[in-house]
Amino acid sequence: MDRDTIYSKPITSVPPFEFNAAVASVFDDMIHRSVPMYGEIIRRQAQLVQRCCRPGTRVYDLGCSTGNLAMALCRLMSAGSFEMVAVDSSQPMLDIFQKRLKAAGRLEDITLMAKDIRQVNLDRAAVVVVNFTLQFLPPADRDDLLQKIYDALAPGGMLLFSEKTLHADQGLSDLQVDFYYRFKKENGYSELEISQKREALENVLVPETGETHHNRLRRCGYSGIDVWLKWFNFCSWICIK
Ligand code: GEK
Repeated sequence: MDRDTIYSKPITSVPPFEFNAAVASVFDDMIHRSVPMYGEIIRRQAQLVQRCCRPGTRVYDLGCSTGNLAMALCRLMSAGSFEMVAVDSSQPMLDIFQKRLKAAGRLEDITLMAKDIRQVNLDRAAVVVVNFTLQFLPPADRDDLLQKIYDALAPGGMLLFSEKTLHADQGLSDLQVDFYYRFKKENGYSELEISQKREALENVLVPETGETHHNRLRRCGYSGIDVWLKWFNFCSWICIK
């Protein structure tokens, strides 16, 4: 996997962050070094999918990037035993995903879709996964997408959802951000890389509080909502319809 050095040199005017070919080529390294407990999230979600999906139903991964969840699922489940639709608006991400599936001989199990997740029709959904993707949508579009997912899920179906969050209390918010940057430094990112990436993500990644997410999930109608993993300002939920 190529090392993420995108923000390692000074950039005169940092452009807004994009999921372009340069980012896609280092994505795996970037996400493992930028999202606390990423490996654990993917591993457990694949196990949850395995537990919940039934013949004739589908798993959707909305904002699938280069397919880490799908690859974890392929390792757990035999060829032909599940159906997944993986959606991303970044073609460079999907190109890498497709190469990985081909190398693993698992092209048949997963349908890749180059599309905006707001435009996708969900059908026969047993599990929908939205990991660190809602945060890139305009806040005004978030209710509709989450409601569409709920409406599409079969009774007993599951939404697996993860986001970077914001704390309403300024002191706790500062503490969370401080520990997050500490985490990034421990993973080899320099002060310059951290500050240029932060600038690039300004108004591109728009986090919300845990309460805002929780209230939205409740309004959708889920009967069970649980935060199963939390690390300072990173949060993963399981929601059962
Ligand atoms: C993982 N879930 O490895 N429509 C479709 N895709 C989108 C949209 C949109 N409107 N907006 C952003 N994306 C993955 C990680 S990364 C998170 C998800 C991150 C896509 C975008 O192209 C990118 O691949 C992904 O959402 C977000 O668990 O990089 O912080």
